[in-house]
Amino acid sequence: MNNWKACMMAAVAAAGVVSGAKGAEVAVDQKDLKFVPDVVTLKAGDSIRFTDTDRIAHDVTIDSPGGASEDKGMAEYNQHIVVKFDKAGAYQAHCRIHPQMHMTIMVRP
Ligand SMILES: [Cu+2]
Repeated sequence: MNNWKACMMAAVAAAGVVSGAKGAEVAVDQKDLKFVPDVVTLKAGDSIRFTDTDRIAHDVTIDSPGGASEDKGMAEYNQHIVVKFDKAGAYQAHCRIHPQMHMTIMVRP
């Protein structure tokens, strides 16, 4: 019995259960009270890494195509928040602290 091979196969199976297919990760910065870029197109399963290079805290709230709104929390200077988009549709992201900060996220199937 090849124990190493069995172990690797178990690890791969476990990773698949936890995370599914690994999608791409797109960076969006929160800079000068804007999301940069403010329009992003993804494929289902991709993620956005929201970074914050402003020296103030920003909030990331995601409005889903179905109308649900989810607050993903605060990104402070040099911190980031990663949000995965599993379902296709048009999403909006905005900052609850600065109402002028918003962006569009298009997720393709
Ligand atoms: Cu903000």
